[in-house]
Amino acid sequence: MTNRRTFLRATSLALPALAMADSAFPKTPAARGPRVVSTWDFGIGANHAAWTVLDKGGTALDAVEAGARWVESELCNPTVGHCGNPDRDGVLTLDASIMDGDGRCGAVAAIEDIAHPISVARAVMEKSPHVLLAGAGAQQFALQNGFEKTPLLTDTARQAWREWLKTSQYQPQMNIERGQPGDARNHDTLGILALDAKGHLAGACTTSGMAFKLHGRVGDSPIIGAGLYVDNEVGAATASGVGEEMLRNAASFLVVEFMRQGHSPAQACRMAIARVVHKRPDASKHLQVCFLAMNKEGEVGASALHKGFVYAICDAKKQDALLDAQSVYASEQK
Ligand code: SD4
Repeated sequence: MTNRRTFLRATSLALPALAMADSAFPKTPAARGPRVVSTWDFGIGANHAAWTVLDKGGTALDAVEAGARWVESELCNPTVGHCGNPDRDGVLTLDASIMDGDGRCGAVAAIEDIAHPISVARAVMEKSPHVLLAGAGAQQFALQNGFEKTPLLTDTARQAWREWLKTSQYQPQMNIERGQPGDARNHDTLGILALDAKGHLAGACTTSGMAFKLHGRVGDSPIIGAGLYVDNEVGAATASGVGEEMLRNAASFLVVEFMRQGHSPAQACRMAIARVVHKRPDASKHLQVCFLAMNKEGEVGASALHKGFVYAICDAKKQDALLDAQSVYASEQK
């Protein structure tokens, strides 16, 4: 546990330290072909699903959808898709977004009982004149477009909610995504970014959001510019952690804009983290915020407020690489 002195030292140094030169950041070199990157340990599995698309010459858009679908259904975990933890009223609501580097995008927020919100998000992008559908309207649109209604709340998630009701304390746990060592089920939001053989970028983000949130709460993940942003001219970024901070800072858009100014993905992520700290230094002690970015050359970077954020990278050379992101604070704050 980081003590107060360590934190204060980090805070007092935060702004100068955060303004380090681009050369201070190790970079993942440019890709010589397709590449896919994803948040957290389960990014490895998501990348595999995406890679089967990219390796055959498929599009970045198809790849990120495939990766997100894998996490939504193949992996039973309490924070994405069908095994997600519910909100404080015991209702499981899902958020997802997808964006193509050409600017097309679609999203669903607080959708219930639909197994693949990422594919509904894509349908919003391709089959509706809108970008974002929420709640009952999102479900109605899904049903009209061939998706089936499936009760998604598991007995385990219902039990976790009943336990939570005993105290009813809403306290986002830092790095819950990593769970206990060896616990492959305990993860969080998937953010996935892909570069295809034609040099096009796309990204997707899918989550059940913060466990035991207020009913109706929408996080950053389905908000274009907050949890995800992609621009073929520059690069792509996605976020994980407490979504309110990403929403306050239009954070994924911010990361892409820092890359547009010429910063490397790692530096751009770090600068966005600095913005979060600058706006809410006290809150930054207790919550996790993580960014992952890839530019149009396929260089990758990541940064987090606190230690513990990992991301997976997959290309023709590396298939299962899991990397630790740099963090502002060397340890978790409790
Ligand atoms: C949210 N950003 O709903 C998501 C949750 C998350 O790591 O990414 N947690 O706020």
